[in-house]
Amino acid sequence: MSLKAVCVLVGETVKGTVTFTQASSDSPVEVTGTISNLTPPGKHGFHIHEFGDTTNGCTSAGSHFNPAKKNHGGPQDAERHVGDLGNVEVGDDGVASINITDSQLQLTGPNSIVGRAVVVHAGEDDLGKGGFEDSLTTGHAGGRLACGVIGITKQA
Ligand SMILES: *[C@@H]1O[C@H](CO)[C@@H](O)[C@H](O)[C@H]1NC(C)=O
Ligand SMILES: [Cu+2]
Ligand SMILES: [Zn+2]
Repeated sequence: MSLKAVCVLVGETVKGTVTFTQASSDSPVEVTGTISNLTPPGKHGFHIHEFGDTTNGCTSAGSHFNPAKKNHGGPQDAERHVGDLGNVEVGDDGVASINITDSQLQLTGPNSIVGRAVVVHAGEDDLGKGGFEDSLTTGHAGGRLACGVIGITKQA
């Protein structure tokens, strides 16, 4: 059975919707959606964080979701956090369209991302290669512009 989950991103000005679908537990997850009111042009770090908790804003979402205890990386890297989805790119209209297929995300089982958070950042994720003190933990992506909790929705 196909699984479907959704996340509504809320920030001071930035907002968005992200949908996750997975055909079966051994299929990749398709991530689609839009984020608006970002400052163009450029890239913004886009991750799954470990906690579905926004009690103290996006800070409460904790670190990148990293069940295998790896270093931060890019979505195509073997060495990456499960939550490392790289960047979204903003158009001149301030909207980023998301269309990612990822083989590490799961919507079911012990490493499911359901109940965790999506965070979009102020800066670009350097994919672990920037040489900054926090490149191998956060990708040096800066502050958190918007976040939301991933929940199961009406199934596809
Ligand atoms: C995402 O990309 C795939 C492959 O390029 C395409 O088939 C699909 O229609 C796209 N989905 C959306 C929502 O843009
Ligand atoms: Cu993040
Ligand atoms: Zn990471």
